[in-house]
Amino acid sequence: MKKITIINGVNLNLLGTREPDIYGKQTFESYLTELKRKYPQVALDYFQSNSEAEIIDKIHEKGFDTDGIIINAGAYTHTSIAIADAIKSVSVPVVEVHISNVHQRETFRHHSYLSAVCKGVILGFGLQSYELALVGLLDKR
Ligand code: CA2
Repeated sequence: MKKITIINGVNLNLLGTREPDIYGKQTFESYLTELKRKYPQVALDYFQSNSEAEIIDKIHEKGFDTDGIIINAGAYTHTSIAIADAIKSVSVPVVEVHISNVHQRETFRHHSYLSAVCKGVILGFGLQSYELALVGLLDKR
């Protein structure tokens, strides 16, 4: 069975509770239940933290013996060289995702420290961005 870890970063615990026009109305837990039902062949592991250090520890923990990591680091995307270094240091493929199309938003969201060290980037498809990343990690073509 494939093992994929989803890591959500800072403030993403608020999904489904505020700013529904940008991030939608669904909680991540409810979306994850749907995703697990749709991909029963995948062991989907989920971790959310508002702490940069905990996110880095999770990347180290999962970055060598799983089949991939899907990460939405939230605003740390635009600030964290430390998370970028952690992604660079692990051996499994890492896909960066964003719910919103950050390029349609403030200019400070246009730069990501993570994109250059990730296998790919998916953004702007709402919560579906996570499923598209999952499909990308599972597809061997
Ligand atoms: O679009 C994305 O997925 C972001 O990673 C979300 C981050 C933002 O800083 C990035 O630029 C783009 C913000 C996550 C905060 O999520 C909230 C969800 C609901 C209510 C308030 C914040």
